Amino acid sequence: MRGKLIVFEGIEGAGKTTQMQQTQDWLSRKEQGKTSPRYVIVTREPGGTALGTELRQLLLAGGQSRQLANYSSLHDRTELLLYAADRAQHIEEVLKPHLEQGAIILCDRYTDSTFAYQGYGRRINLNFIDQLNQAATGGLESDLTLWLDVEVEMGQARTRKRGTSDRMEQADLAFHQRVQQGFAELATAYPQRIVRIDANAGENEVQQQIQSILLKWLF
Ligand code: T5A
Repeated sequence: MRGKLIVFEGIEGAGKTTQMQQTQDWLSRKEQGKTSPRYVIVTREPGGTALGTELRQLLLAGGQSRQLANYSSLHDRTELLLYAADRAQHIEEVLKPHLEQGAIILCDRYTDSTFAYQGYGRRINLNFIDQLNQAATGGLESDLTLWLDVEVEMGQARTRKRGTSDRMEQADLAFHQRVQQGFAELATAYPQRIVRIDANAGENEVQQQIQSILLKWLF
């Protein structure tokens, strides 16, 4: 039996991590009541494998990082290829084996992040990104993508409270607005796969929206 790949997407501070944990708890409880319960795992890109954890460090460390200080700068195409390398490894090591065992996988970011950040944000050619995504995934698409749509300023206000910011978060406001525009255009282009969640609402309300979609979609 094949499992399900459910991806959470959105800009920084959309609440993906928060919502994925709550969704995992809720889904696990629902599955426990069934005769053949599926197990639910949470994973992420970049960083869902041991190699990915190293790549994540390279991709997200700010300018103060000792490792990055050894490089002049990360070129946009290098950045793109590192995200693709992380994804290829993640699929072989984590996604495919768990899908084959019938798991429900909740994944923090996937191919749409590459379109939104490297395509719309960095302005790398979208056809090239599509080809690279195909090569990295071998055609494995999400079964459902939940786009947590939050206003850019609100997302940034939430992450600012952490007091630290990673290399991507340090990009300027116009970059983050292009990324947001990218997610909006993807949701319009693929309505059968991408469902919009109003993530400006409070945590509980956002979780209710997610549960109501998954109840219809999974059960
Ligand atoms: N990237 C990734 C690419 O450029 N290309 C790619 O192909 C891929 C895969 C990954 C970075 O890599 C980039 C995108 C990213 O820049 P990340 O850590 O996975 O980095 O992603 P971030 O979005 O940076 O993670 P964040 O932690 O910033 O955002 P989340 O997970 O969406 O938000 P969360 O849940 O941690 O919440 C942030 C804060 O807001 C509060 C939480 O308590 C927390 O303090 N909060 C709320 N407050 C009020 N109301 C709500 N509804 C709230 N929900 C959460």
